[in-house]
Amino acid sequence: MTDILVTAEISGAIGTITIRRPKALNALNAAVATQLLDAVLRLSADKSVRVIMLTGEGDRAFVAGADINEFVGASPADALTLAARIKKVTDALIAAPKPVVAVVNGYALGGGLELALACDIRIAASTARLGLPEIKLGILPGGGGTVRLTKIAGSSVARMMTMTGEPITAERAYALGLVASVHAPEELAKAAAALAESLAALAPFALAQLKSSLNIAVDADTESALQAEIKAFALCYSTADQQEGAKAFLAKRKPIFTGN
Ligand code: CO8
Repeated sequence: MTDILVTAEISGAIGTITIRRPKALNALNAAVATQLLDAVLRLSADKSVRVIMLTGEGDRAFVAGADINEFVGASPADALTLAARIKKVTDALIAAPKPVVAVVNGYALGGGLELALACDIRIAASTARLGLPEIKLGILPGGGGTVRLTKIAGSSVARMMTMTGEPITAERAYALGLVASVHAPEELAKAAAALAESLAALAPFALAQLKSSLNIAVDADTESALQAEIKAFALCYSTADQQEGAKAFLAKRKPIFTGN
């Protein structure tokens, strides 16, 4: 029987993916990557799930990187296979038509930070450490780290973090805009649940269009991104939730978004 290394639990409109290899600080081996991709695709396609939370089991690590055991004796072709496997996961996180929140409960290193960088929002425990230490292993980030860290935190921060390989504290990551909020470790789950609830209460079609526009804004030229945003904005007016949002505001009541 295959070991269960990744779980996907649904509670109401919230899907939670947990990477469960705590003895190896949730390091990403081939089996984890395969199960993670499956979980992301499943929750992504499930219309009842309005927000995805991604975290690691235990209080030590989110994910401490790719499994270094798989690097020993690996060839460039093997490395391409490893990187392609992780790219499928990060592509799926970005393409998921709903918010994905990384709940960084400890070390987020290498491929672990790269997973978090592919999420829409990152929140962290004050004890978390975030870094791209690949250079210390004689390699460099291969899961999108140089690209996404540069886009999220700027070239100077990306160069500092990837060239020194030194992890930074959650507070520093907050100051650099890498994480949205920092919480005492015992408060992290509560903060994550509150964020998930608030996101799950929003209109799902508008959120999907918003995420798509934000994704385009990262990659496209300004005019194309502006056109994409206008199209997405207009599309929302085909939904009942758009009417509900406006009517609820005017009636001074909380909107009830049904996803229609
Ligand atoms: N791979 C494999 N095993 C790991 C990893 C890892 N990345 N990280 C930790 N472990 C294991 C340790 O070997 C140890 O196992 P054991 O108990 O059997 O000896 C266990 O987890 C606990 O770890 P430590 O005893 O080392 O715990 P410490 O508290 O002393 O240290 C650290 C914690 C600082 C997090 C330390 O474990 C560490 O430095 N880990 C490695 C971090 C790292 O270099 N990550 C980057 C890996 S490279 C990468 O991610 C490239 C991504 C490329 C793209 C994607 C391709 C797949």
